[in-house]
Amino acid sequence: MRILVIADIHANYRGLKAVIDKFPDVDEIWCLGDIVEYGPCPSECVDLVHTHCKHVIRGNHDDHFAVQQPSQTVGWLGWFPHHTTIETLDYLQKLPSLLSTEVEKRSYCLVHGSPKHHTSGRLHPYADEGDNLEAIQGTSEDRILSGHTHMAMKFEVKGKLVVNPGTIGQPRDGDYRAQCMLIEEGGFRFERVEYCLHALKKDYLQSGMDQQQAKIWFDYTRTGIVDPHGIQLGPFSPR
Ligand SMILES: [Mn+2]
Repeated sequence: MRILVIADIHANYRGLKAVIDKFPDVDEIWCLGDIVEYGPCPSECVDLVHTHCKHVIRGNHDDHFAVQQPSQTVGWLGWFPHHTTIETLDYLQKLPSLLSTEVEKRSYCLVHGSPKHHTSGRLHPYADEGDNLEAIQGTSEDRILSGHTHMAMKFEVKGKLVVNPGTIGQPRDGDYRAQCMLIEEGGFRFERVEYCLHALKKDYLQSGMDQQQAKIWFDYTRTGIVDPHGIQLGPFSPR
């Protein structure tokens, strides 16, 4: 059994498509949320996720996006193209914020943030152990898969494995390439996948987004550094 795990796509269709195309022979794809916002192609990403993923979890940005009014431009956080349909919003709104599944006798908790705060919590190896313990309290699964930090990581909290596939569309460690993770025979393999930055730039500039915003957000993706966050290196970041 091979499972591809993805998270934090952030409306980057080029990154998402490249990752899905690179691993055509996986048995299942699981998505841990934040499909939309920041990037130029939210609807296209929702369609691709809807078509390909067996399990999909709602992230904080999906929450935020789904309750906006069509045609609304949301400055910093996201862009709401005119072609976003009511079906797209409906799909995002109805996604679960946490789910439990079992594969090959191992149980997995899928969540965007943490089991305590589903969409906005943070599980992080550099966080205070007490905070991490509190965030996973009551979880019965062997393994917790979460996103939100945009950093690929694998660490233990009181014997429980916490694993994050990193981000497809909005890296913060200085490397533009899309991050993802494979579960193969119970083990974890982290990958980075190249895609066409020229095509992404075109997506931004032709999306209808304010041109200044489009350039800023394209540069954030190209450099892998989002200004307000600075560089954030995780355990699997290139050094
Ligand atoms: Mn995110």
